[in-house]
This record gives sequence, C-alpha cells and structure tokens, in this order.
Amino acid sequence: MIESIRARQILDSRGNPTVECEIRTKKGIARASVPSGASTGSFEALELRDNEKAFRGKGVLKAVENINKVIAPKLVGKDPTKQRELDGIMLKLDNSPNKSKLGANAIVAVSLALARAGSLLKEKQLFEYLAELSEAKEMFLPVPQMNVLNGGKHAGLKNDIQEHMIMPIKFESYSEALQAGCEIYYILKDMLKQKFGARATLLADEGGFVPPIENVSERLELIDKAIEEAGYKGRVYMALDSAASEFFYENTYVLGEEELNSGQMIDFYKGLVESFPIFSIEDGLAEEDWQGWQELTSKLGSKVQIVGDDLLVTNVERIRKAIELKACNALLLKVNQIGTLSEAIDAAKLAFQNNWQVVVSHRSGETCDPFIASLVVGIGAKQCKFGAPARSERNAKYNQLLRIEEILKEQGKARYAGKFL
Ligand code: 2PG
Ligand code: MG
Repeated sequence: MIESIRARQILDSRGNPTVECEIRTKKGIARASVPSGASTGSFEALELRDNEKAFRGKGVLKAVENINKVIAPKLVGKDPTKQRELDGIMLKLDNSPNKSKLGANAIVAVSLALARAGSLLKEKQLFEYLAELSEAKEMFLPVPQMNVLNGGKHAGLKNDIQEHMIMPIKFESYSEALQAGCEIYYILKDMLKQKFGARATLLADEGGFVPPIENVSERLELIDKAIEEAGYKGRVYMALDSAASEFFYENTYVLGEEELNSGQMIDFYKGLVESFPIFSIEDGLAEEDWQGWQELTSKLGSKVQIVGDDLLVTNVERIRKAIELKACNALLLKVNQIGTLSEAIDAAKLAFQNNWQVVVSHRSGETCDPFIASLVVGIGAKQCKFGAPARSERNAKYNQLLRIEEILKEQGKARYAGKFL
C-alpha cells in the first residue's frame, strides 16, 4: 500500500530543474526522476515548465505541486503493483490529449516510482518486475548504441547530424561489448587531441566529443579508424541519429551549407551506408515527412535499421500509422515522450508484434536514475541508447546493466543481444 507520495524539484545533467518523486510503502522509499530532451519531437507529451523568472522559465514547481496536491491524494492508500490501474487514474485526472494539464513530467515521475515501489513490495529486481508487467517472452543484455561524436543541438550547433554512434555487436557478452566501446572512445579521444588539440576532446551533452569537422563522412572515417586501431574492425558497427526535424525548414533539409529534398537526403544516406558499416539510422528525415520515410524504408530498410524517434514519440497511434505506411522498422522508446510506463509498454508490444526492433533511449538531459537500464532488459528489447561511456548520468545506466548481467549470469540466463539482432 502507498503510504505517501512526495515530489521535489532537482537538477538534471544540464543544470535544468526536473521532477523527482518518492513513494513510501512499508518496504521503504521508491524514488524516480525525469529526463528531458533538447531536440524534442512536436508530438511528444507536454513537459510542464513554470515559465517564470526562476531558472529562466525552466522551473518545474507546478509539476511538483501537481504531484503533491492533485495526484498524491488519489493514489495514497492504493496498491502500487496495480501499475496499469494507477497509470489510468493519472490519465483520467489529466484528461488532455498531451498531458498538458498535469504535465508529462509529473505523471512519468509517479509512474516510474510506482514500478520501483511495486518491485520492492514484491521483493523482485526491477528488471524482473518489469518483465512481469510487460509480459516479456525473452530477455537480453542489450547492444548499446554509444554516442561518441555529438553534433546538432546537443553540441550547440545548427543544421547538423546530432549523433554518431558505435554499436559493439559481435561480442559474447555485454561487459565485453561495453569494454570495446570504451576502448574505441579512448582512442578517438587521442586521435582528436593529436589532430585538433585538447579542446576537441571536451564533452557535449551526451558525453561525446565535438571535433571541428563538418563533413559527416569525415566524422565516420575517424570513428572507423578508431574502431580499427582498437582492434575491433568487423565487430563494431555504426549508427546515426540525424534528428532531422531540427534542420527541416519548409520541405527543405539544410545540412551544413547544403539544401536537400527528401530524395537527396536518402541518396546521402545511401552513400554513407555503402561506405561505412552502418547498422542503424534514426530520424533520418523529419517528423512529418511521412512520404520521405516510406521511400527511405523501401530503399534502405532491408539493409539498415530505420528508427523512428520524433516520428513516433512512443505513441501507439503514430506507431500504428508507421506500420501501415511501412515508414520505418524500429521504435525508439522514451517513456517521457508518452508519459506513463503502461503506455510505453504498449508501444513496445505493438512494435514487437510487428517484428520491429525496439531501442530504449535516454534523453540529452538526464539524471543518475538508471531506471531505463532495467526497462530495456525487462521489456525484452535488444538495443539501448544511453550516450557515450562518460558522464555519470550516462554511465549510471551502463553500470546498472553490468549489475543485471551479473544477476542473469548467476541464473544461467545472461544472453547478449548481439547474436540475435
Ligand atoms: C534523441 C534524444 C536522445 P533529446 O534525439 O534521440 O539522444 O535527444 O533527448 O535531446 O531529444
Ligand atoms: Mg533521436
């Protein structure tokens, strides 16, 4: 039974306020906090900000108050293991199409804390508890998409590809894959320091470097060299998140100095795929360019994973549309895009039913809450995207996967997803 619910304003990794929620039961306190995006999709649930002088408008005291004064009185006394029912109560209380009344940041904080409280009451590891909630049929240690070169909004740049990632796929275990990712990251750092000086090794929002290289092929060449030098050629692939909605202006993609239409963007990706071992492209086109997405998927979808992030916003209606239109073949899952854990689980289920891959993702603004590490294993997804192996708000998640790997190993159930992609 929930004895009390209490929320407060804390800081995220960018120094912006965010919401933390604590749920007390007889088993102690279950806590969860909320991440925040920078390249936010227009169709995401609303992140409620105070828009007052404090923190340049970014305060979340209204969302905090909505938890303490509106949500808490309705949930105290209830059984936190009834996740779907309690998420439903919050949805009814909000009763808006995009959670604008209470704020998705208020609702998601409670929703995640409920799951933690539930797992404590049932004396289960969070990932095992989430596996029960989501009725997952299988469990893997996920392949990480590690963002080693940052660009776009996360690096304070405009009209740019946002994320250049490495995917250590051909490994026997998660811990070996993580180690490879780290070693490549160190080599990349050395290479950048040698070529451009120490400033090029400073870290952006997700822990990646921001070298003064505008050309995407040159960036990927550098990554390719680092992979080779680390001794992992053929075992580590690449992934991109273009976050293309950020550089889409009235039907034109403005990438650096170039102005491209959808077809030309697709040709650009085709060229990259032919030159580099690219496994995945996320948000290669803008969130409303459905026709472009269809073409992208029909032309490259059999060779490359085409991931919808801003396109889908973890929303079953948009996922359904994308399935019908064959607009992509993988879901990027972010719980705060939709607002409740139950809805995020529904999104994952729909994706799995249609043989899509699911990539559980962090946001560019994070806290050290490692919830999503348990989530990716719990729902049976095979990939995660938690940033570079640097900055503790990113490594909190990678490290939690190490702990989960240990537990699963002891049970003889540790399976690295690399072989199953
Ligand atoms: C993305 C995310 C995370 P943001 O676009 O996938 O990398 O960025 O949280 O800024 O939306
Ligand atoms: Mg994205």
